[in-house]
Amino acid sequence: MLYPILTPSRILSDLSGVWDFKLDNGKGFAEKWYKAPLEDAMTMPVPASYNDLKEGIDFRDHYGWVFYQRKISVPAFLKSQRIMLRCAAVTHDAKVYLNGELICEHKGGFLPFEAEISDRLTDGEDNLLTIAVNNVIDYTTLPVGGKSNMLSGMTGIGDGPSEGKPQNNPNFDFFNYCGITRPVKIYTTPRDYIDDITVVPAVKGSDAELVYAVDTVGEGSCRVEVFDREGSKVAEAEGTSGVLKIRNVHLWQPLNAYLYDIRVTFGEDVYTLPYGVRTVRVEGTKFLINEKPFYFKGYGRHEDTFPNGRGINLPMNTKDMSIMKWQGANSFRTSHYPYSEEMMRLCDEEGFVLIDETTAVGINLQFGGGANFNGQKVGTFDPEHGVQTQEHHKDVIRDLISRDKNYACVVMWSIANEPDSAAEGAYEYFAPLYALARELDPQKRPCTLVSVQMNTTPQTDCSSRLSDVICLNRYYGWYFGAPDLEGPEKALRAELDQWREIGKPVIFTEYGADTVMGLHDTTPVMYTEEYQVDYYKMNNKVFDSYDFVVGEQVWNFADFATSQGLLRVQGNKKGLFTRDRKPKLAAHYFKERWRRIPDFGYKEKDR
Ligand code: BDP
Repeated sequence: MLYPILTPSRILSDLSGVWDFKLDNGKGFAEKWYKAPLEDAMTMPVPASYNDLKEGIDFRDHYGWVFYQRKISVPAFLKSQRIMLRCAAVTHDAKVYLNGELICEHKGGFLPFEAEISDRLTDGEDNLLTIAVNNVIDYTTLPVGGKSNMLSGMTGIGDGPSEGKPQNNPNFDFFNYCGITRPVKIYTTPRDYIDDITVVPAVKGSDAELVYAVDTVGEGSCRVEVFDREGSKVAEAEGTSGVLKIRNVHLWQPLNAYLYDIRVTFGEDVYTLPYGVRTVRVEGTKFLINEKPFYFKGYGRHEDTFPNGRGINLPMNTKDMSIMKWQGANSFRTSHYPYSEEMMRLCDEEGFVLIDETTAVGINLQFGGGANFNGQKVGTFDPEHGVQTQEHHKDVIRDLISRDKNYACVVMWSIANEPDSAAEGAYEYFAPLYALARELDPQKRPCTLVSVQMNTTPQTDCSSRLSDVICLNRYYGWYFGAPDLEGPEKALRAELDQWREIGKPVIFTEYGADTVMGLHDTTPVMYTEEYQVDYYKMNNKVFDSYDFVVGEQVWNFADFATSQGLLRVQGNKKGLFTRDRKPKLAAHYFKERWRRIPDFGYKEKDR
């Protein structure tokens, strides 16, 4: 799916702004709120999560539907064009109405969808656009949530059925922010148009061959041209598929990006795709980018800022990129959902390396002993009572790869975060998903799932068999063994000794300790900035002594909002930075460390 841009043949109109907004009181659909201007509406910015923008717990934790509304119009001179309405992300489910008619529905809060509106617009300024948004999570949604009416969140105590209002009970550790979180846009194309572009790179010596395919609708001849950064044409081809040959190719490198412009012309339609040429593959226990062994230094992150919630925050994206570069980080995982297209394009521009994750978090009914599910001991993949997410999971994989397949920054797909991957039925659940991702990805990037520290051994975890790279979330010295660091170090080494036998590269995709900014002590006790540094020194010392460990991604880049709970002091405090991006001691420690670790060949240097 193409990112909407302004081109010589396409108009782009961004509907960002202040819309009308109303929480559903249970009658919104019965009373057909989408048919007429909302009564007693409040104001609400789009894009943003709405939760933190008005006061009160009932607003913040509203359960169910909300309605967004505004009027739109399109210039009359565009009548001959194909007019599209595109939502980049509506969390989690959307029903879109134009002039009172349902024009599309979408399930899943982090990927784009669009509808043609050419024939549905009326003349004049008063086309009524309504987007109804649902934030309910359950056994069928990704992310997964509890179905109950409990008011417990993650406290793990005092749980019990309550007569309280229905409540989302996230089976994951980030606040269930919702709303229209990314831009809504109108764009046009000619009636005969470019629907999609796919480009696969191959590097041969100093040259590259780009195998391309253009999906088109209608009649026209197709031309594809490649321009370098100076604007010189370096390759061209005719037809909707073929090969573009670039001599003396300038490769896209981590932290040293280079993007060509691939301009496709089909009839009257023109679309330009920024494109980085690089290769990725796994060989033995090495992760090769451009055939050189890469070491991942960086983070698991969240799209989480105040007061935007998960709403797109372009200045913060740029700031984060700058801070990470200052530290010598080269990569992150889009934990725990696909990030905005603007962030993906920024990473392509800046040379950041990404593990691109689906929305599959919480596929694990064992968390807290099943705390989010009334303490029921239900098998996660129990056909009758377990999660019912596999079909939706396939759709998410399809849409994610369709959106992100051309980005050079994406070097691996993460199928899920911390699923119950050692449970009965896990292999049967995941094998078809890996197969689908491998079939759909034109670049055949490595695939992984991010493994939880709960009964997952190389023998039991289906990831050992399915993943190209083993990704471990491990909390030795925090959830496991804290405040002692010696015992946990032994346990971590013992675990790694087992993973060595699998013969695959290992990346630590999460490790961390909650740390409250400003808490200090001469004896490094838990939650102090000193403990966080000692925790990381112990873990890093172990990683450094295993040559098949090819990456360290700290949990988390910054403090972030979560559901309320006894372990969460106004959110998760494992950030190396506070939520407003002030460094804790550990941020400086990692700056020293990462600036010394090369992007390539780190584990090779002592051999
Ligand atoms: C892991 C999850 C992550 C949590 C983290 C934590 O993958 O989402 O925020 O633990 O507990 O289980 O901080």
